[in-house]
This record gives sequence, structure tokens and C-alpha cells, in this order.
Amino acid sequence: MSATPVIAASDSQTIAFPELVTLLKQIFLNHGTSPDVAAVMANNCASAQRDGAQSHGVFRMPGYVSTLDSGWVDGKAVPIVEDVASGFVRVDACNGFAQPALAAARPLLVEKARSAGIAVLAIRNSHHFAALWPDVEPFADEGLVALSVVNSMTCVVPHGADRPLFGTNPIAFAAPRADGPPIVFDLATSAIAHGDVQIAARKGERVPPGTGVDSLGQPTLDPRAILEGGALLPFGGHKGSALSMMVELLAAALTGGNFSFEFDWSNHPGAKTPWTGQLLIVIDPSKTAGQNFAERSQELVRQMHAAGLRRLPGDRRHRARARAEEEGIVIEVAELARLRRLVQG
Ligand code: NDP
Ligand code: PYC
Repeated sequence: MSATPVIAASDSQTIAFPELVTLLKQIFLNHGTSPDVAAVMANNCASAQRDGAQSHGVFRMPGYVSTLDSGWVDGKAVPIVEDVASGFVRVDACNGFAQPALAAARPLLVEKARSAGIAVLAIRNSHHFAALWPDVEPFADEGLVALSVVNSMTCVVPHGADRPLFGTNPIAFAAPRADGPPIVFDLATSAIAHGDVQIAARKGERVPPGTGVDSLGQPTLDPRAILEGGALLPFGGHKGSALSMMVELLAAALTGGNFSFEFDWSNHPGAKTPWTGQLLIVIDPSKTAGQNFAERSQELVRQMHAAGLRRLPGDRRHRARARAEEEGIVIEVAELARLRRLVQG
């Protein structure tokens, strides 16, 4: 694949993955991160763009930049990893991004999961502004099962409540399977992600019924009304609301991080990254009694397909990844120009 961008359509072009990583890394570095943090964050964001995860790809770069420029997050933070129990690792991200904290703790977490059969990683004092699947999928690539939750910022009205309290609080899960990429899902517990509301507003599109309410608490299809004084709703009514509550408990209360409603960024204009916590649970399925887990998960997939299912969660992303690996990552010309301007500071 050529590293030189080529014109793909009048308003978009393609860029090779390594070239996009280099560009994003330069942006992070020029806005005050350490080289290690820049490498982790650039790789994360470029991976989302490559996989067609539009709401958490390069769309997020202006938010990262304004956050770093505001002094809200420490781009040079060095996470402190603590080995607290046979199956428990704790990390203080020291007001840095969550992904470098995960990277720092990962070797110990995997070692513990493999020896004890299960291990927990509790990250606190951290900022997560990204898709969650990049945090779990690599564990499944190594034959492990992983589950992660992260809380965000108050913008979701709990089912039956009158005002927003929860974050959009995603849950991501990854499991290996015998004949294919890992089974992965990654979903916000709000009806749609906040990023997708922003994208709809930018495009002048409506959001689906049940997505959110306006500033008076009335149902609305207008994304601007949700963003400007309104709020999102949980997916699936009381069920999504219960899962969102669970995410607050696991990602914040259990880790020592902030609940989605507990931080105040008003003194940092431009700050966009939620200052919360994240939990990961990693399981070694080789401990399963008598059965090969990857074969069992393959059997489940086989039966789902036999039942008529055409699309597994993760299929769209993996197809987008394969296409990007063949043809390069499609990116709008204007978006690429915006990124190049961000490099300048
Ligand atoms: P979607 O609703 O688009 O997708 C959720 C999951 O369902 C994905 O795994 C997706 O797979 C799968 N899926 C979607 N449509 C179908 C279908 N028709 N059949 C089968 N599977 C399907 O994502 P969300 O809007 O809920 O979340 C978007 C992103 O926002 C996530 O990556 C999430 O981590 C991120 N986010 C991050 C937050 C943070 O605090 N850092 C907060 C909230 C959200 P596929 O990917 O293959 O389409
Ligand atoms: O899209 O809901 C979202 C989100 C919140 C924090 C990062 N992404």
C-alpha cells in the first residue's frame, strides 16, 4: 500500500494507516504530550478511523487538542501501577489518558489473568474519550476474554428520572473464536453515543425517536436540542438505565474514579475529556472445564448464522479494516486539512 495519499473521490482521499498515525502523533506531541502518550493515543485514534468508527476517529482530534490546550488533562502523566492482590491491579492514571494507563498495566494484568484465571484492572484519575473496543480486542487476539466499562460525563437521564445524571457509559466485550476474528461488541448504554449526536448536528440530520429530550424534557429528534440544554436517554428504557448505573458503579465507585457527575471542568474552557475511571476484567478461558472455549464460541457463531443472522457485532468494523488495509483509510479532504492545521498548534 502506498504511503502517499491518493484521491478517492472529489471530497475524500485515502491515507495509509502508518501515515495517519504519524500525523496524529505529531498533533499530540505539539499539544504537550510525551512521546509515549502520543504513540498510544495516535494509534488508538487512527485504529478507530481505520475501522470506520466515525464518532471516535479523527473527529475527536479537535477535542483532544482543546482539552490538552486547556490544561485539563496531563499529557505527560506517568501512570502508577499497583499490584494489590492476586487478581487485582490498580492504576492511578495521574490525570492522564486512560489508554497509556492500560498499556502500563497490561503485562501484569495478563500475567495475573493467566495464573489466577481471572484478573481485574481498576484505572482511576483517568480520561477516556475514545472507542472502547481497542481496549478489549487485543486480549481476545491473545486467546483471553475481556470486558471493560468506562463512565463519561453527565448527559443521560436515568430511566424514570427528571434530569441527566449518568454518562453515555459504554460496555465492550471481546472473546476469541476458532475460525475468525474475535467476537467483539462495544456499545454506549445511551440510545446513541454523544459523538453520534454531534455528527448528526453537524450534518443537519435528525436523530431516531427515543434518542433524547430537549431542555424542557420533551422528546426531540433535533440533535442540537439534545446538545444545547437537553439530554440523551438510555437505550432500552429501564434495562439500559440499569446497565448505565452498573457502569457508574464499576468504572467509578470500584476504581476510585469520579462518577460522571462529579467533575467540574468549567475552569478549563475547551476541556472535553471526561475525568473518570475504567474497569477491565480479563479471563483466561483455558481454565474452562474440559472444553475449548474458542471452539465453543465458534459453534455459537455457526448456530447464529444458521438461524439467519447476517451481521455479528464487529463484522462491519472488521470489514472496514480489511478494506482500509487494501485501499487505505478514506478521509474527507477537509478533515485532513483540519488535521494538518492542528499540527501547527
Ligand atoms: P453502535 O450502536 O453503532 O454499535 C454498538 C455495537 O453493536 C457495535 O459492536 C456494533 O458493531 C454492533 N452493531 C451495530 N449495529 C448492528 C447490527 N445491525 N447488527 C449487529 N451488530 C450491530 O455504537 P454506539 O453508538 O453504542 O457506540 C459508539 C462508540 O462510542 C463505541 O465505540 C463506544 O465505545 C464509544 N463511546 C465511548 C464513550 C467513552 O466514554 N469513551 C462513551 C460512549 C460511547 P460494529 O462496530 O461492527 O458496527
Ligand atoms: O460519544 O458518548 C460519547 C463519548 C463520551 C466520551 C467519549 N465519547
